[in-house]
Amino acid sequence: MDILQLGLEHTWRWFGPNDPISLSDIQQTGATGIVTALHHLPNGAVWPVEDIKKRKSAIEAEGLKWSVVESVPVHEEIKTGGSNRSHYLENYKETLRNLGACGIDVVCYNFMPVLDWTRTDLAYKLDNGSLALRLDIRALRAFDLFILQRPNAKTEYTHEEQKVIKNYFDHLTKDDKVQLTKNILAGLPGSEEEYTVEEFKKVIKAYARVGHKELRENLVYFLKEVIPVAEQSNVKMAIHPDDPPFDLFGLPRVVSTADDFRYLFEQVPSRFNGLTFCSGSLGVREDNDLVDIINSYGDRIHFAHLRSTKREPDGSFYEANHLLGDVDMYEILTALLKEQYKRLDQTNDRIPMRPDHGHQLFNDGEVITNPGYSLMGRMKGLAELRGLELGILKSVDF
Ligand code: DNO
Repeated sequence: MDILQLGLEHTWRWFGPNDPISLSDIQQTGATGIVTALHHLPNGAVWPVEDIKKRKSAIEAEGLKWSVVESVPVHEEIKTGGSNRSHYLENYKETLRNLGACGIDVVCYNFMPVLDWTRTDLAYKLDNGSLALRLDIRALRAFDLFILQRPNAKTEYTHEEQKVIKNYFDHLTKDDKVQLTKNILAGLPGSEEEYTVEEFKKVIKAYARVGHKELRENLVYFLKEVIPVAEQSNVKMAIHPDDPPFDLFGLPRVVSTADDFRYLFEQVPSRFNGLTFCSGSLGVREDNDLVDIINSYGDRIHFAHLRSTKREPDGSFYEANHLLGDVDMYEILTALLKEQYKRLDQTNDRIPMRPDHGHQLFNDGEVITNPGYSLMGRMKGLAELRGLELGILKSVDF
């Protein structure tokens, strides 16, 4: 028997028929599972059974399996507790029933207000010449203070910080500013929404009365409504942590730490209320003990995103090689495999993992892929993770 069969399920994010990386390319990477979503449907719409079936058959025709939906986006009305919340909740439940009826049993989603994951630099050159994604804290703040001109921003940064930010901003060219705005607002893959600065100013107004407490309440409200349906439909819900795991532009974030998870799991104890363990997102905070999170909530991990980040002294970070950076991938994979072994005895499910984001290597830049979703870079990540996993499986006695 192939010993990797005892390990995690190896998956790959595919953006659907328009993705320049085809299903047959993916077959060659070593992945057997596909992570995808019906990106052509607007946020908040019900996913019809026919559309789900069509996508599923296309995947299966290539000998692959649709392992995870990433994501069924949560409509802003649900996050803000707006007057149309119940309409969007009913749609969400219907989508879960439809996915369940088609045998798709893991859904990844997030509860980040307005923006999904955020970076300021999509082509940060590493020492070996490859390109990585980076979040420069000065760029983020310069956008906030001088481009967005958010009224409260000034009160949130110290005098010293404002000097550093101003100096940074003064050195940007006109093109740099356009690029920065695009990087933040034009939506990295997964966010499904794009905004102009003016539109963004409007949508963030909806959060004037939604702070941490209210956002948490709205998330718990969502879970209380949706988890019973997920359970009946046999669909495990896997919330993705905030990326980055701190507030942005005055918008609250409430899924950033182990305490945040604890609260959500106490409020809605069902195992169907689970998480996407994203080592790169959680690893940006030094106070997150990643192995402890796996040991504490292992049975709720329905999906794993594996990548590493390197923190910089001022709070900036960049995406490091999958096995380097601040994330101890050996410890993380060992902990995940320990959980996997328990499951093989009990439920037989395999935890799907995917190499999250990759650097741009070789001719990756010639094919227009979504930022972070290069072919070579992700394939390198997956190959390294598979090698490490094999080594652990052969040497650790679980
Ligand atoms: C980025 C992704 C996120 C993720 C969503 C999940 O590469 O990890 O966009 O898909 O946050 O809902």
